Amino acid sequence: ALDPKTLTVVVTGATSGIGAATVRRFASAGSKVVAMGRREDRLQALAQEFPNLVLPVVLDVRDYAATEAAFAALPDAFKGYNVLCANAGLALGLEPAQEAKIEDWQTMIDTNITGLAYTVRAGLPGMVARKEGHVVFTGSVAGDYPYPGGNVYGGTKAFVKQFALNVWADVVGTGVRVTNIEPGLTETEFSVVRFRGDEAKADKVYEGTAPMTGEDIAEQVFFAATLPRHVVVLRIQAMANQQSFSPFSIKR
Ligand code: NDP
Ligand code: 8X3
Repeated sequence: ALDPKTLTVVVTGATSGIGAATVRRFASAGSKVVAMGRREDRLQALAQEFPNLVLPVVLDVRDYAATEAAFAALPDAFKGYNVLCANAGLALGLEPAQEAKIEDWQTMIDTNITGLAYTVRAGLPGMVARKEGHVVFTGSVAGDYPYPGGNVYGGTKAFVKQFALNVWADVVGTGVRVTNIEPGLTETEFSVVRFRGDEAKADKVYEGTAPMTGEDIAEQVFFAATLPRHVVVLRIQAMANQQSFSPFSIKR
């Protein structure tokens, strides 16, 4: 396996959940980490946990000029990054397609599709030029399996899966690897965001079951990123142990 001390990892969506756990997983193993997200206080707190190892960078991935500038401005100690975790994303609402808010659809598309593409376009060329790198996407089981109310969110995660495979088709042979991590039920701030701050409704999603945690998913990212360089794990799909997909439903 690769020595994590040789890795410099960029993580988008680092202020919470899977991204924050990913920052901690790598930094506690001695990797340098660039932690990107919008909430600066969260980024500063993370950086203070790991002095000199974690660099906070405030970024909204929906802004291409800012994303490009953020990569271009990385200081010497971090500019040779060789893992890029394109993780920032969100779900908004669980209404059926015929009732969903168009603003929610727009925000999910802008973040999970456009912002993700911006992240890759800004962050990938450096790794290709250095002939060493790894793009780790955060997809979802929602990219494979539909569920009521998933509509645009599931569609964005299907995009992530196919985009990841298409990026791999382009970078194969360059020294850059690609992995799409496809988690199922994971307790983070995901549901609080989806239900617009309604914590009680968010808690119900995880009540009476044992969801995965951000740390569980970070472990999968760490596994894929520390495999020997001749190995590429293209997809990792994991569900909580009490989760499955639904059978077909028929209305009569
Ligand atoms: P959290 O809400 O805990 O974390 C989401 C992260 O994304 C935050 O750090 C947030 O930071 C960041 N983010 C959102 N919008 C933007 C933006 N415009 N620019 C920069 N960063 C942004 O949820 P998770 O950790 O669960 O979500 C991480 C990823 O995992 C997402 O892509 C999600 O779709 C995916 N996922 C989650 C699952 C789950 O069950 N939890 C299962 C499968 C996939 P900030 O608001 O500070 O900018
Ligand atoms: C998050 C998992 O099932 O809530 O991608 O869509 S789910």
